[in-house]
Amino acid sequence: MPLNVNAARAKVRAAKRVAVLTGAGVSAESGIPTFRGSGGFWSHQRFEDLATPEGFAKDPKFVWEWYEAHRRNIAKAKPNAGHLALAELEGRVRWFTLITQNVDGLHDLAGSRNVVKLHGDIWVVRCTVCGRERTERAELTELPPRCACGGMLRPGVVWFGEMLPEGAMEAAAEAVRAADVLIVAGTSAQVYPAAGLIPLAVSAGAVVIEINPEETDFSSEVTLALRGTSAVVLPELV
Ligand code: BV8
Ligand code: ZN
Repeated sequence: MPLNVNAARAKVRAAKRVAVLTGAGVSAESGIPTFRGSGGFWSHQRFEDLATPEGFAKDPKFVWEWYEAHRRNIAKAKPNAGHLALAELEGRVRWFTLITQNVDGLHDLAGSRNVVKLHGDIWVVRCTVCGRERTERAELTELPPRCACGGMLRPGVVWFGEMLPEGAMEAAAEAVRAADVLIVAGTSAQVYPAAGLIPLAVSAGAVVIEINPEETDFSSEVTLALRGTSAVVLPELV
C-alpha cells in the first residue's frame, strides 16, 4: 500500500494545532521491545499480572527485578529518528502537544518539551509510605529499594487499575479536542483511557494520521493510515 505521506504532509503543513499520541512502537527502533505488537516479547498476561498493584503487593522483589532489568535496557537506548522528528515538528508548529503512553523518557531526551506522560515515568521512584517522589537513574542494587523514611519504593509508573497522573488525561483530552491534526504513532490502541483519545479526535473533527506497520482497532476510522515504522515515516512526514 503506497504511503500517503504526501497527503499527510499537506495536512500537517496546514495545521495550526497538532497533537501526537505515541506508544511503545515509537521506541521499538531504539531497541526497546513493545508489549503487544508482533515482535513484542511480553506475553500479554504476564505483563498484565506484573503491572498491577496486586502483583506488586504479592511479590515486590519480582516486580522490581523486572522493572530494574527494563530500566537497564532503556538506559542503553537512544532516541531514534522518529523521536527526533517529533521534537523537530514541535519547533515548527505554533501549538503542539505530545501525549505519550511510554515511560522510557526518550521523547524528553530527543528534545520534546510539551510532553504529557499518561503512564508515568520509569526513572521516577515513589515511596509507598510517605509518598515522596524522586528521579533515580542509577542502577538499583537493593530490590525492593527503600526510602529514607524506611518505606518501600515503587516505580513511578501507572499500573492497570490505577488512576492516571492528576490532570494528565484532562490535558491530553483538551489538546486532542483543540487539534487540527492528531498523529497516532506506535500504539496498538488497546489500553484505556489513552486509546479513547483517538475516537475523541475523530468526533472532534480532527484529521487523524495513524503511523503503524500493522492495523489497529481504529485503522478504519483514521483519515490517513501510513503503514510503516515510525523511525522511517515520521522523518518523511516532518
Ligand atoms: C484505569 C505502565 C481505572 C507500566 C501501562 C476492559 C476494557 C477496556 C478497559 C479495561 C478493561 N479492563 C480493564 C481496563 C482498564 C485498563 C485497560 O485499558 N486494560 C486493557 C489491557 C484492556 N486500563 C487501566 O487500568 C488504566 N487505568 O483505567 O484506571 C480507574 C478508574 C477510576 C478509578 C480508579 C481506576 C491504566 C492503564 C495504564 C497501564 N500501564 N504501563 C509500564 O509501562 O511499565 S500500559 C502499557 O500498555 C504501556 O504503558 C504501554 O504504553 C501501553 C499501551 O501499549 P502500546 O504503547 O500501544 O504498545 P503495544 O506493545 O501494545 O503496541 C505497540 C504498537 O506499535 C503495535 O501496534 C505495533 O504494531 C506498533 N509498532 C511496532 N513496531 C513499530 C510500531 N509502530 C511504529 N514503528 C515501529 N517500529
Ligand atoms: Zn518514604
